[in-house]
Amino acid sequence: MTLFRGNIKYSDITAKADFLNRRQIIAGAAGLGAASFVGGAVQAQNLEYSTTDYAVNADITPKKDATSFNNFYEFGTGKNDPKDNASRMKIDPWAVEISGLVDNPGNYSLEDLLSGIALEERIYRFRCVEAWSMVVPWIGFSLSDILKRAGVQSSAKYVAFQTLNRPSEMIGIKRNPKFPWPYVEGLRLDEAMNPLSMIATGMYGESLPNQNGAPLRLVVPWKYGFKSIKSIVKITLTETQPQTTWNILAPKEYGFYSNVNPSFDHPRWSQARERIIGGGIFKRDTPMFNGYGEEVANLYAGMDLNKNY
Ligand SMILES: Nc1nc2c(c(=O)[nH]1)N[C@H]1C(S)=C(S)[C@@H](COP(=O)(O)O)O[C@H]1N2
Ligand SMILES: [Mo]
Repeated sequence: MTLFRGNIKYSDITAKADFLNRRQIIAGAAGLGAASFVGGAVQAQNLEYSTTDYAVNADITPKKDATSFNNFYEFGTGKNDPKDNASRMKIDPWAVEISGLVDNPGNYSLEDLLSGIALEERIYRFRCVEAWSMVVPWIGFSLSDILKRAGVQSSAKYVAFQTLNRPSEMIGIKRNPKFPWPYVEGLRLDEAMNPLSMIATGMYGESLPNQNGAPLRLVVPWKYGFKSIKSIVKITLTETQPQTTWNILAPKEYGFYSNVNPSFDHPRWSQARERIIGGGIFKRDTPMFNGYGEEVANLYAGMDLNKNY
C-alpha cells in the first residue's frame, strides 16, 4: 500500500506501563475488536489497533504542546484559552445530525455513529495557516466510513460540517457574539472520500481533550488547520459549495480549498516555512500539500494552485 510510511506506534515510544496507566480499561466490554473512544472516558475493549506513520519522518510533537497551544475560538482567541476554558463543554451525551443528500439521515448518538467502526492510529503532520506546525498521533477512522454508512446520494458534491454552538459553555462565543457562529467548514465530496480525510476521536493514545475538539473532529492533513473543524454536531451532504467560516470572515485571505502550498503566500505573510511547535525556535520548509501530494495532488488536476480557491 503506497500510503504506508513506516510503523512507529505512539505506544512504542512511550514507556509501555505509562501508556497503559493512562487508559481506563473497562472490563467486560470485549467483543468489538477495536478500542472505542467515546465521551470523556477511554473504553479500551482491545488495546491493539493499527498505527500508520504518515508524518514523513518528522518527530511527534510533545503531548503537552499539542494540548495546550490550540486554536478553538469558541473558547477564546488566545492559544492557551481553549485548554483553560474548554472543560466547561459537555460532551456526553453527544449527537451528530447527518442530513441533506443521504439515504439514511438522522440525529445519531455518538455511540450509534461509532458502533462497529474500527479505530486506528495515524501520525499526521498538521500545518496551521499561521505558519506553525505539529505532528500528532490521532486515533480515529476515515471520514468515508461514516459517509458510506449514511448512503451518499449521487447528486451530492460537497460535505458541510458544523461545530457545537452553545454559548453557555463556550466563553469565546459569549465574548465575541458578532463572529459568524457556528463555526462551519466543508470539503468537496472527493476530498472527503480520500482515505487521508479522518475523523479523530482520540490523540496520544487517549480520548480527544476538549480543547482539541472532543468528542469528534475532522483532520485533513494536506489542508491548513482551520479546515479541521472541531466538536462536530452536524454533517450535511450538499449539491452546492458550502460556506466556510474563515472564507466568510476574510475571503481574500482564506479560500474554500486552502491546500497547504509553500509557493502561494498569505497576503500578509510567507507560507514557505513553518515554526515547529514544541521544537524551540526551529523552522522547516513547508512541503506542497503538507507532504501528502502523492495521495491528493490528483484531486486538483487542472486547477491553478496559486490562486486563493
Ligand atoms: N470549531 C472550531 N474548529 C477549529 C477552530 C476553531 O476556532 N473552531 N480552529 C481551527 C484552526 S485555525 C486550527 S489550526 C485547528 C487547531 O487544532 P488543534 O488545536 O487541535 O491543534 O483547529 C481548527 N478547527
Ligand atoms: Mo489554524
